[in-house]
Amino acid sequence: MSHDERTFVMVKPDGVQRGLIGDIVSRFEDRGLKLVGAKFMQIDEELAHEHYGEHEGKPFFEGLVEFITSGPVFAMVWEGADATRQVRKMMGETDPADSAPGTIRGDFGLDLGHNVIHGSDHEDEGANEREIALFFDDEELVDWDLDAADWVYEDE
Ligand code: DAT
Ligand code: MG
Repeated sequence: MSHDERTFVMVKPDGVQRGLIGDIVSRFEDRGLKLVGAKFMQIDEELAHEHYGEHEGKPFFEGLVEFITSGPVFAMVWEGADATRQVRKMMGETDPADSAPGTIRGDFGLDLGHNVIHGSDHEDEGANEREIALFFDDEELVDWDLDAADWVYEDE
C-alpha cells in the first residue's frame, strides 16, 4: 500500500477554545502519520458554505456555518497509508455520544453540534483532495521525509 495518501483534518472552534489542538496533533503524530501542512485560521462565510456544501438545505446547515465561523480553527493535512480512512476511525462517529472511548470525539466531546474535529470523508471519493485544495495552496504543503517512517512501515 502506498504511504502517501493525504487527508484534510481540522480542529473546530470548540476544540481550539478548549485547548485541544496539541492533544489532537499528538494523536496523529503518535500514530505515525506525517504532517505536511498546517495553519491557524478564521473561516469566512464563503469558505464555510463551500466546505459544507453537501449539507446545504439541511435543517442544521445554518447553525453549522455559524459554528464553524465562530472562532479560529486549526487546519491540517496529514499523510500516510490509508490516511483518510484511518483518521476517520481515530475521530469516532459524527455524534460524540455514539463514539467509542479512545476516539477523539469519544474522548473529548458529548454534543453532536460541538464535535471537536473535522476529517475528510473516506466514503466520498476524492473528498480529501478537494478539501485540501480548498484550504491550502500547493506551496503551503511541505515535501519532507519523516525518518520515523522507516519504523512505522515494514517496507518503506
Ligand atoms: P462528519 O463531520 O462526521 O463528517 P457530516 O459530514 O455528516 O459528519 O456532518 C458535518 C457536521 O455537521 C458534523 O460534524 C456535525 C454537523 N451535523 C451533522 N448532522 C447533524 C445533525 N443531524 N444535527 C446537527 N448537526 C449535525
Ligand atoms: Mg463529513
